[in-house]
Amino acid sequence: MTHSRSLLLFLVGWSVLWLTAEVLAVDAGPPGSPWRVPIGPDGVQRMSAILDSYAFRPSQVIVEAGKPVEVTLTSITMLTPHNFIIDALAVQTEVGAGKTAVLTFTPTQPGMFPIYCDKRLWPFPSHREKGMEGTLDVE
Ligand SMILES: [Cu+2]
Repeated sequence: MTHSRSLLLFLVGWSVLWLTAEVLAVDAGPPGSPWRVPIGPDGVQRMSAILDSYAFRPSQVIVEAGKPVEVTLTSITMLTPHNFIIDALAVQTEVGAGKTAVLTFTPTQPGMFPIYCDKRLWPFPSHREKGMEGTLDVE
């Protein structure tokens, strides 16, 4: 078998796996109750969230305005990358399958801000349309 043929088979196999993961993944269920992020002694609000197909857990979080929020995002998906986006706060981070990312932002204005993942594997609906969204409640 030639090298290029091996590569082609690998790519086809990977695509089939990815497609299967996209089709078979089930919704993680209804969102839980809002979670109030604790404020550390250093004034930082630290939270962890799981990214699954297709949900954030927790999906509803409450933070205080004017204090930094440190978010540790952990993906538990096998193949599919996800985004963690909060448009109003200019937050956009991609988390690869099985990876962890840490980001910090400071919300300055109270309000309810949507959190969502805009990934999409054509022709399927976007992850947000499949339920991968949440809310950041800034008080
Ligand atoms: Cu996603």
